[in-house]
Amino acid sequence: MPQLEAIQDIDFHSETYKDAYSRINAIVIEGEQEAYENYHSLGGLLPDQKDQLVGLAKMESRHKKGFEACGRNLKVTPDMEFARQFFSPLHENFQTAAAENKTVTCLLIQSLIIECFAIAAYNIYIPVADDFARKITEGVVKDEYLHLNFGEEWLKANFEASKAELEEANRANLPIVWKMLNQVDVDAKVLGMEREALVEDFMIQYGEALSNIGFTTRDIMRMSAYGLAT
Ligand code: Y39
Ligand code: FE
Ligand code: FE
Repeated sequence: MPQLEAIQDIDFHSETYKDAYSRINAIVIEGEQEAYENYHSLGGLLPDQKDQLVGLAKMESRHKKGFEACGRNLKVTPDMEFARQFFSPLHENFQTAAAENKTVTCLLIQSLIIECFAIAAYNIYIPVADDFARKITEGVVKDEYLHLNFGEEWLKANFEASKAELEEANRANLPIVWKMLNQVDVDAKVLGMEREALVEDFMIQYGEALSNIGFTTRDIMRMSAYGLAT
């Protein structure tokens, strides 16, 4: 099995591995920090669900601490400046939407796109992670499904009123995800994560989410590949 061979080949202490890890680990730490802030912002936009959203935010700050420990365990210093730049386009779009009270756009960015990206990345990472990081990531990914589910449930309950804004937000934000993936595919590969596997897992999660919310198969095909080829 090529996958098993790949696992045996990974030297978690090589300079090459640690260099790639300094960026991927930073992305994950920054992503968890921004997710914490985003769920607090969403709590302001959805006061009826504020307690639940504060609960999701708490999970994100726990995730951040877990991934910081993963970096320390490998004696890697995360490149936080790289990570902030990596997230800045999505970060800005979320901030703008929040300032305009565009709850639907905020939910699409954080609870659908970013959560699906996280779920895909963590699922693909788990089989190739070091033992310490694997245990942490297995715990984290369970929570990410709850976060995705929060967005799905809200958008499903408000589907007709949200549909047009979801389409627009998808068009504006999904191409950014593909660009983000292009920026890290070489580093991800060093960690044993194949770009095709990441794309495939993301498309499955995101397509399922759109389906659960109420989109037709035809809509999903059109929406989920948007910006992939550019
Ligand atoms: O909801 C969350 O916890 C998500 C913020 C965390 C983001 C994870 C971003 C993962 C991208 C890693 C790319 C590796 C190839
Ligand atoms: Fe998280
Ligand atoms: Fe999350």
